[in-house]
Amino acid sequence: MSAMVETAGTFGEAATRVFSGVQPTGHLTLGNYLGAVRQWVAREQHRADALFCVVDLHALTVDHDPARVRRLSRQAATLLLAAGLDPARCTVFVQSHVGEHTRLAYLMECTAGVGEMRRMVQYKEKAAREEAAGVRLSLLTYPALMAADILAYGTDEVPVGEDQAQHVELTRDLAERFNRRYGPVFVVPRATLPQVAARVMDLQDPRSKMGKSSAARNGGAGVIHLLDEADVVRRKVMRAVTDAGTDVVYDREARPGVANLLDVLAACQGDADPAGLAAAYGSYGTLKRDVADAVEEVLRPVRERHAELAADPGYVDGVLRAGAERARGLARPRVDAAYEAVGLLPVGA
Ligand code: AQP
Repeated sequence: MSAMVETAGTFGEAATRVFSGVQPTGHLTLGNYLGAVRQWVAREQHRADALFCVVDLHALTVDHDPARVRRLSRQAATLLLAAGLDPARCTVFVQSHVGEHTRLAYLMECTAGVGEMRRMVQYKEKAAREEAAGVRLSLLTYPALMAADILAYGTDEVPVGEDQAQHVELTRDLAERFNRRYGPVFVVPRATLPQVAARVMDLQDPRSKMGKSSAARNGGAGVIHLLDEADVVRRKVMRAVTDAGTDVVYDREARPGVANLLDVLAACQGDADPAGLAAAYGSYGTLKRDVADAVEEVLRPVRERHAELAADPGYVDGVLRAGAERARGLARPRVDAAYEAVGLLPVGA
């Protein structure tokens, strides 16, 4: 049993399998880029059999505008390619194009308990926000769908930012529980976090995560979007909330605003040591100028490539079509095996 569970080889895969995704709940942020996408581009697609997904079904767990979700899904896919995901090296697709995700999500709901779903920090935070519009049942069960996203592919590693680590832990628990109850179907995955900037904070509220939806809540002054123009990036960085002191030191607890700027600078400079960078600065002003320059260096090529790709939607559609086809082929045998393991009658049996 353990040999089947521990290796992805059961279903014929050889390389390390990596899966991760991004929700089209808003415009992609610098947090998404530094916490997740840059690793996918620089590392994962070169070393692993990697799948990257626009997880559009997750965007339906909160109050949403259908036309906006559709637009943001295309934009997110285009941005992933613009950031450097190469369809010749990795699989890029849209979650709702591959029915295996929802097929398996039901089995995950049958494996998970209500209590563990309610304990998810993201559920508590978003449920509080959604109270006025009505909290959707899918917001509670969303981690079961996320577990399905990951487990369907025999995923070994899930490169995410810190905010998603709890959901990956839950996915591990569900995989182990399922395997124990019904036999060895799933690989038990693990989260991999970036060395620096695993949790980029809101520039106006450095004790809160920089999130896509915080833009809607506080005007977006603390959120840098990947498609922000250079002057907008500069303005947001220069107005970032810093701390009471004047000296530049790296202290995430006592000086979260400055620490966040140092994290962003360090990540933009290829994972430099943020505490070490602090020593080079005598004032917040010079630090902010360097952060604005560094962020713009990173974002300019993404913005320019996005403009080119957005002018050729047929190309992006083709990438997504081929990606979904490959993803379907990879997921189906394992999802079929899971259906059989829980006692469902195979088709045509
Ligand atoms: N601030 C962040 N710092 C580091 N990593 C981050 N990620 C998200 N925000 C940060 C990572 O980006 C990947 C995709 O994220 P997502 O689309 O699942 O989540 P989101 O951007 O946080 O979108 P939400 O949940 O719709 O927004 P909010 O929270 O504002 O309501 C993930 O790997 C994530 O860890």
